Amino acid sequence: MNQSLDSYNDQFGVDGVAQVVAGNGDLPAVVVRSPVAQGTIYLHGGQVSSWIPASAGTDVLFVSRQAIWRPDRAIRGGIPVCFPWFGAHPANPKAPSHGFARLREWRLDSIAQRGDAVAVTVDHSSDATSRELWPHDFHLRLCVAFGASLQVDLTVTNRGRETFSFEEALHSYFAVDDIHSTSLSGLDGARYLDTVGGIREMQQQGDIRFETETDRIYLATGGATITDSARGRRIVVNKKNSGNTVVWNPWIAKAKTFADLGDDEWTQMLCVETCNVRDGAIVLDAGQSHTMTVSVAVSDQVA
Ligand code: TA6
Repeated sequence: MNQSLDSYNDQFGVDGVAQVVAGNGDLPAVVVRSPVAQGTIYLHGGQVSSWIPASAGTDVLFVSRQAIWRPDRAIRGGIPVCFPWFGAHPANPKAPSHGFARLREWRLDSIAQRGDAVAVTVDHSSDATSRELWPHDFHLRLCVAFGASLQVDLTVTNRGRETFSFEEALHSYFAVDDIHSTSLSGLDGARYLDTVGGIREMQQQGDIRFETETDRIYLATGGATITDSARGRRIVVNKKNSGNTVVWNPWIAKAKTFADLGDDEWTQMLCVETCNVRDGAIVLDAGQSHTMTVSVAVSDQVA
């Protein structure tokens, strides 16, 4: 922990609204409690782990009960920030999956009221360790507004002298009551790369339903809506400056391969990830910035 809890709260705490606490694994976390929403973001990875709008009463995000809360491990659930590559590193098999941003301690920059929401901003910059894995200078800023809706803005700035390209994902884990009676709409007609058992290019027909391991990169997409029929809830995922959507559920066999995921928990989660990956990677000139945004709202399922 870079700073004591007391000094964090002296500097950033908002009485009755937002406090920095020692969260799971003693990792520092900002906990928001306002009349419209509750939420939590860990400085470890700049990772949102919870959002409970008052209208919903239950968490919209899924976190595994077997998640490992350690500075050297990624948290299984919430909204991991994948940067500067997605999935396996293209050339270095020893490099961490989904990049290193989710394994680093981010700096708390501010906590502020923004309309009905409480906005928490954290940031992270390149250093000697990150340059060993990725030889570029960058600055990441993540602004999370916990309100009746949830908005997350990820801004990447190129602080170097050369152009660089990067992949990024807000790898959101949404909580569902039962994946068997959950569907995803909004991607009808979109082409996608099915990455289960090799890469195949396909085209989506109608809504997505889940009957087996699903791991797909949708190309050129807009927003999408999760219909969780078992809970009678819809989760509407909108976005800006994101060309791709990754849809993931590990199903039975793959779920067993993760030490930090309960064998039966695959039924209660669905990842709908806001991304710029593969051909959608962002090319950023020196001094330039790019902001990708996801905004999430929940509503009761209308019969
Ligand atoms: O986003 C889908 C995916 O890339 C899957 O292939 C699966 O590996 C998942 O991410 C989780 O990756 P992680 O590195 O967090 O275990």
